[in-house]
Amino acid sequence: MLLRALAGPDIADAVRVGDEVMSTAELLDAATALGQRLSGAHALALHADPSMRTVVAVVAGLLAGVPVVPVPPDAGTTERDHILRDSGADIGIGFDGLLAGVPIEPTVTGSGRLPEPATDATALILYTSGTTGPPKGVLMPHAAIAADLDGLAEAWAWTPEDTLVHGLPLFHVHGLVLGLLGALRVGSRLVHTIRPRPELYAAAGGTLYFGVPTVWSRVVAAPECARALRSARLIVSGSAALPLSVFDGLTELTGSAPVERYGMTESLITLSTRFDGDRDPGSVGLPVSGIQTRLVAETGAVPSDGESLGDLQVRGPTLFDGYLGRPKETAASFTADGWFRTGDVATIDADGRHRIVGRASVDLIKSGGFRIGAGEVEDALLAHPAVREAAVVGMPHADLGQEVVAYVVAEDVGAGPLIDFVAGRLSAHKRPRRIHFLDALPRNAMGKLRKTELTARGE
Ligand code: MCA
Ligand code: AMP
Repeated sequence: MLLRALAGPDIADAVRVGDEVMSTAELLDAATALGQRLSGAHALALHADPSMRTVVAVVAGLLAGVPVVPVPPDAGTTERDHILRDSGADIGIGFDGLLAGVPIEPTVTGSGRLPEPATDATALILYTSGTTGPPKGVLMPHAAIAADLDGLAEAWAWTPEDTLVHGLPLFHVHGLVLGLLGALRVGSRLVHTIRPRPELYAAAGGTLYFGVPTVWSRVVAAPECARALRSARLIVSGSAALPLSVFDGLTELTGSAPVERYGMTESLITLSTRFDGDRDPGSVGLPVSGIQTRLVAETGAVPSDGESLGDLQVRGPTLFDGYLGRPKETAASFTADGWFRTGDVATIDADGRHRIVGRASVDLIKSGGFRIGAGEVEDALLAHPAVREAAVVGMPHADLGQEVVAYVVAEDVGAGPLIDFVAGRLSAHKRPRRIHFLDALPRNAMGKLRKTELTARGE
């Protein structure tokens, strides 16, 4: 059983989301009652806002063996319609009049238990950006999630004694898989703060905290809040590179160094520094239990000397089952001998510790811990009638890691309306924060866009 804590001792405040609280037994009953009504559905689309309704619905889908498709609550029309269509979801929760909505009442009492889904059944279909085109649906089986959570529990000494605190979105691996399903597998209490704000983290009194680097940067910038985390046992950062200054600030203000870990939607979390191991700044540590890694370069294998760069490839029990309906892209993401190509460039030292140095492609941007495909944002800009050409890049940004910046060739349109146009079609975090208007985009003799020329402008 993936969420085995649901079969364990009843904890009165097992899950708290903002002001809403449910015990283990209440959650199991409500999710079982809903799950019985979901049985036989192809896939469940969920308006995944940070609420107890989302918690109950995710658990219901998992108990019923119905793949859950979390839809970002701020997804604009293009992104949301794509996810709903592409996933083949035939039932939805939280969408006004969009799909056959199932009304849900979290305190309904269930009768009888649902049969256990197969471990190779799809648990989640997670939509994530590639370098081009619309987001792809990552098929994540129950067994992969269970393997990853068990590996992380071991690496972080995560136990039922912990109280996990975070306020991350419930539609990506970090907040949903680690942050919700992790607590429900390990049996720790969960406090979800709705938003990952420093003052909410400080007030929550947890032992284990999750955040993306932008969150930790904001915590360090609010020293009183950071000091309140001194009572925490472990602070974990992931989803993007943690800047050295933030690592140092957290270490000084909270009294212990954060644990940094690395992963992808397709592979779940594959590398982490350990609770009982070295926590060097910039290191994402060792493979999680069951995971193997290797570095590959055009010249062949790369030595583990802590300096030589290579493309990081991983394999193990936490990998996805493929991109929904995209066999060619699935095949292209694996090597002939079955390793997953992460697209990240890394080093490995003699002790097996990994550093993520960057991404092989400039077209995958990480902003605030969100993965954003340049092509998807360019397509949204090009859908505006005034835009003739568009190029999107990620520029270094102190708070967000990278910020989405667009260069466009357009007639008679200002930056503000264009930004709003994109935000109306895609999730708000995919909108360009800045737009530069050019007479022409830089291209080589073959007409190919030269993005490095744009990033080199540094604006
Ligand atoms: C502003 N807003 C707009 C516009 N301008 N909305 C529409 N149109 C506009 N033109 C609104 C936004 O909707 C939002 O509203 C508010 O303004 C603030 O937006 P924004 O500036 O984007 O947010 P932020 O405060 O800068 O967000 C920082 C953040 C966020 C909270 C750290 O980036 C975040 O939650 N990041 C977590 C990402 C994550 O979980 N990644 C994990 C991926 P409102 O306030 O109402 O919402 S999984 C992964 O990476 C792997 C597996 C791993 O390793 O973990
Ligand atoms: P996503 O699929 O949204 O989870 O994004 C995965 C990508 O996030 C990876 O391919 C990395 O580029 C990046 N990432 C995740 N964790 C880290 C980390 N600790 N350090 C650097 N990059 C990271």
